[in-house]
Amino acid sequence: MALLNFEKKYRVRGGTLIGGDLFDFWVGPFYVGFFGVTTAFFSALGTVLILWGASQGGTWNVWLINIAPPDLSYGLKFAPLMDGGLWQLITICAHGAFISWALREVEICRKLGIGFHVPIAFGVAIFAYTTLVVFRPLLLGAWGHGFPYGIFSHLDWVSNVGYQYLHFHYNPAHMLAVTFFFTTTLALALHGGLILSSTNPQKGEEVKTPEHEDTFFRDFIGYSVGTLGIHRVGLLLALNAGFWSAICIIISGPLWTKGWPEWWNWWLELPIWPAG
Ligand code: 07D
Ligand code: 07D
Ligand code: U10
Repeated sequence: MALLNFEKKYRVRGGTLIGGDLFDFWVGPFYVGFFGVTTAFFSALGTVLILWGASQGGTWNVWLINIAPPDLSYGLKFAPLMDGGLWQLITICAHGAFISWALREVEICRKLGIGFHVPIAFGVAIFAYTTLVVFRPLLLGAWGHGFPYGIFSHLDWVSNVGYQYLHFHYNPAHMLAVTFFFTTTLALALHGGLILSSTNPQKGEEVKTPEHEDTFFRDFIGYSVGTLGIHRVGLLLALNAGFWSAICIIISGPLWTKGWPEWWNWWLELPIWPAG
């Protein structure tokens, strides 16, 4: 069925989680729904707060705009607006917008009768963000441990926090996360390449079958995970990349306060080495 016909047939009421029929309509290509309205509300409010913060910050240079979290001395209290309070409000708006966006995905899945894989995947990204700006600051006892909202300033935060643990590459969960990120791109390159090579042939040639795809990898590495399986692998790799990222940062401070290279001393401390 052509996409436009499908949309005509599918664009009917139902499947909403909340609000019944109230916001069950489309604006141009966008499904709205209750959570579309809350997304619009929180992103608009968050953007206005960032712009207002920027207007007080002395620069309109988009790379340098910076909305900093409160000083550590405020602990877990609300801070005055211009002293980190704005960052706290923007963090609330960001959560409102991201969680609404995920729930809007859920409503669309329900309308279509498909699984919830996409919203679950986005949930892992939200989990990583919440770990950075809520869970870890809570565990460390101050909102000041969140990252600042600004293009270069958030890079400075990553670098500073990295060096605070001497050498972040020695964080074992960071190693896992990095490996999952690299493997995800390898898998996507292999998959994108394989699909194009078999289903987008030169003029005059035939589109090849999934058997061709399977056979390529059986010839090449002795095994094919299959045409459905590769999507499971891809999702699993990508979700693990985000998940281990969240783990690598939440253990930095709350669980391990020394340099990460030192963590590996457990190896030398195993009771298997000859004395001396
Ligand atoms: C391609 C989908 C489109 C999304 C885009 C991002 C904004 C921000 C806000 C001016 C893949 C839109 C950007 C709405 C504008 C203001 C106040 C997604 C795609 C194009 N980072 N980060 C970037 C965010 C963190 C790190 C770029 C967000 C952590 C490093 C962009 C978050 C750590 C580098 C950006 C976030 C970290 C970047 C490109 C939230 C660890 C880079 C992002 C909400 C995760 C790269 C100048 C991209 C860069 C970069 C956005 C969090 C590290 C500005 C929204 C604290 C090392 N980050 N980031 O393509 O060029 O994502 O920076 O958590 O090198 Mg970051
Ligand atoms: C948090 C983004 C969530 C986004 C959401 C959506 C909008 C809407 C609108 C476009 C998690 C936002 C949407 C705003 C936009 C429109 C219309 C994703 C998030 C919800 N590191 N490192 C990581 C590498 C070093 C350090 C993660 C590599 C150094 C610290 C990943 C290298 C030191 C932290 C990673 C490297 C260091 C990290 C990031 C190489 C610095 C973290 C990915 C090759 C000196 C962070 C949870 C991520 C983390 C993190 C990779 C180097 C420090 C595994 C490849 C040695 C402090 N690093 N790193 O988390 O785990 O995505 O965050 O050198 O905090 Mg690292
Ligand atoms: C995949 C795939 C597959 C495909 C695919 C894809 C994965 C099997 C079949 C998809 C992949 C691609 C297309 C490839 C490219 C994608 C990427 C590289 C990923 C990154 C994507 C981007 C960078 C694009 C991001 C763009 C976005 C998010 C769109 C921006 C949207 C908006 C600005 C509108 C958002 C909509 C909302 C909020 C809901 C509806 C709302 C409206 C329409 C607005 C109207 C609002 C209201 C009615 C509410 C009123 C507002 C209120 C109350 C707020 C007021 C508040 C105030 C304070 C004023 O596997 O193959 O192919 O294609």
